[in-house]
Amino acid sequence: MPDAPSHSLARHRELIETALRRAVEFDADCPATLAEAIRYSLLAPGKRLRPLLALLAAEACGGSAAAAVPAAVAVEMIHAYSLVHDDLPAMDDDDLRRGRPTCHKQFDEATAILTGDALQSLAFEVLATGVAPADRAARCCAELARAAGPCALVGGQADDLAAEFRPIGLERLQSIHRRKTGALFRAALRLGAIAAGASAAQVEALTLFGERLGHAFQIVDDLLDVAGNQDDVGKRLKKDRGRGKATYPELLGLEESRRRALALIAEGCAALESFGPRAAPLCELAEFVGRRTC
Ligand code: GRG
Repeated sequence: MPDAPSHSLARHRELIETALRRAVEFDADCPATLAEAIRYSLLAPGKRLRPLLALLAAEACGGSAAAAVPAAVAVEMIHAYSLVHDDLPAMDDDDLRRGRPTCHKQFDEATAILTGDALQSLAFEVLATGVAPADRAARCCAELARAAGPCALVGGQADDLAAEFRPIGLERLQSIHRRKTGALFRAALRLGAIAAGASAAQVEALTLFGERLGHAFQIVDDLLDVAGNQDDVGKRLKKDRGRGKATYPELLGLEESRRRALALIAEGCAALESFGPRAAPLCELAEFVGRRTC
């Protein structure tokens, strides 16, 4: 990632990469090709924004990053599954992801479907076995299930597909992205906080931050689709227009879209004021999201 605040987050990234690699070591009952496809998709060079948010949320609440590692891994697994399935011919039909051939291009469609299925169940196994005590683990499982479910990620994706070549307004666009993109950002922060034993007030503040950040992230994603560099972004660009999809730049214009993204990030960071300097890395990461080029 060229312009991420990586200097201060190197330790967090290392924790995440090590835990991701360990989480996909399988015994001989997992077919070799499936294991390879799961590793190919999960360990591909993504920005790891959601797992970083989980770790930083735990630290902002006064806990340790280590306590939130299972949450970080689980959220990245759900994210990776959603990308693998989104790239399938029946959905967004893409051949490039994270700078590499998509899972179904590298392997085949059946393997890509099964890779997504496996990543989903692995996510809940990691939470159930990795978060302690057991009531926190149960809460984390429920949170992630809701965020990945029919009223959030899956529902947002369904409505997004239904909106192709159909004009929709800003409110509908926001509702789709709140579920399709925002729900996992929100969940990453909530899971990190819950795993670290945060207070209800801390979880609420991080929820507001996550909602604003998720919204800003999607606006920037739309801006990159119009004006980004494909080599930096690692996926095909200018696809939204080709599929007749509404986007923020189309509805608001480029300048207003940029202004909104930055305003949302400022609002999100303001919600974390009561955390003091412990929330600084979260705001630094949010500011990266606002100016990202990949
Ligand atoms: C298949 C249920 C299901 C949902 C798919 C993730 C998704 C929903 C669609 C992907 C298409 C898309 C552009 C979504 C919005 C933004 C997004 C999630 C971009 C990818 O996230 P990054 O940029 O990816 O954090 P990396 O690769 O860095 O992890």
